[in-house]
This record gives sequence, C-alpha cells and structure tokens, in this order.
Amino acid sequence: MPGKAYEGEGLDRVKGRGRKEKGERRREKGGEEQLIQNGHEDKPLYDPSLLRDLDFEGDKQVTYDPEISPQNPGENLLMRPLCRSDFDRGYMVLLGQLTKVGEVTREEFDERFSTMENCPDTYYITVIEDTTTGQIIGSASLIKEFKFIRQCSARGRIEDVVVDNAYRGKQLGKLLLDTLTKLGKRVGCYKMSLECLDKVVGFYETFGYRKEEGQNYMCRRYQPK
Ligand code: 16G
Repeated sequence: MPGKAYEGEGLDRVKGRGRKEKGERRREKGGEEQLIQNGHEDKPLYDPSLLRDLDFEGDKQVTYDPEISPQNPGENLLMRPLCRSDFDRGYMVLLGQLTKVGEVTREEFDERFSTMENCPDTYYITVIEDTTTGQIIGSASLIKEFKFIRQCSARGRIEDVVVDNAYRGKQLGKLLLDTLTKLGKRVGCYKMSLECLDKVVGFYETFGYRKEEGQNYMCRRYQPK
C-alpha cells in the first residue's frame, strides 16, 4: 500500500509520476503514465489539473489560519480526485463515519467506480490522503447534474462530506467545501446545493449557501439499505 514514498509529490502522484510500490507498475497511455495497482488501472476519477488550476488566491470566500490550499492541504496530506485503489486506503471505512455503507465488496466498488468514470464531467469525488499512513481521511463529492433549463446548464450537488474524527481541527472540511464550491463554478454549474443537519447550517453559510425563501428540501425514503 502506498505510504511515505509519495510524500511531497502532490497531485503529480495521481498522474503516475510517484515512486513505485510493491504490487504496482506503470503503463504509458496516451502520453501519460498511469498507476497500475493489483491489476487495476489507477486512473483518477477526474482530471487532477482542475484542482491545481483553481483560483484559490483571487476568489477568497473563507480564510485559513494557517494558510492551506488544495495543493497544500497540510503536512503529509494530499488532496486529489478519488482513485480506484482508494478502496484499499480505507475510503469506505471513512464513509462509515457519515452514514451506513453496508458490506461493499471490491467488485461492487470497482463496478460503481467504472459507472462513474464512464460519465465524464459528472463525478468530482475529492479525497484527502494522509501520505504517512496511505489512508483516506477526508472526502467530499461534487456531482454535476446536466440540465436543459438555463440554456442547457447544470447544477452542482455537494454530497457525502466527511472528515475522519482524528483529523478534526485541521480546517479540512472547510478546505473540501471551499474547493468543491469553486470547482462547481469552474465546471459550469449555475447553482450549487446540499442537504445538511441544523447544527452545520452556519458552517455551510460561510461558503455562500443559503436556505432559499419558499424552497424546501423534500425527501422520500425507500427500504433502508
Ligand atoms: C448528509 C450528507 C449527504 C449524505 C447523507 C447521508 C452532506 C453535505 N450531506 O445529508 O450528502 O448523502 O448525509 O445520509 O455531506 P443518509 O444515509 O441518511 O441518506
């Protein structure tokens, strides 16, 4: 499992420029090297350059103390798109801190990852990895939903925001929200929305989210899984 070897290599790692670990090999594809792990092509779910190119300095919605950014989320931390191999880096265990995840097998995870991968410009699942342990310790999803309305525009949904309990107080939830909110604008969403508990309404308001007058969040649930 990748660990310290990638420290400091930032987002380039997901493009396959990092050092090889046991069980990994690299393959040239379309001029870009890709990580192959346990026989799986470890392509990121979306283009990592989108994170690198976000205007974090010029478009400040919130402030950080100390200063952090997608390229510099903190010591020994790496922010990047979800990769297939994150199943082995505790991604599902982390999601278990948000809600019920069930018993998802590697095959089920792979199949769902492929489904998402085959919907270009739609699933922007963004994770934070602790490069000392190789574990995923934070995640948030931006889902772009294509529309006919608003001149064939799209809306963005923020979903499944979770930061490992042991990593609280490092501004990582703030960084994930800030990043995905900016990314939504960057990929052409005309509005962004999310659902949350009363106790975190204030947190989301700091990023410009508001309860819109006359609009209600309605939900119908089927059999619990
Ligand atoms: C929260 C999440 C939502 C997630 C749901 C899971 C955010 C902003 N909201 O509402 O994305 O899907 O919890 O709860 O992260 P459920 O399993 O009861 O639907």
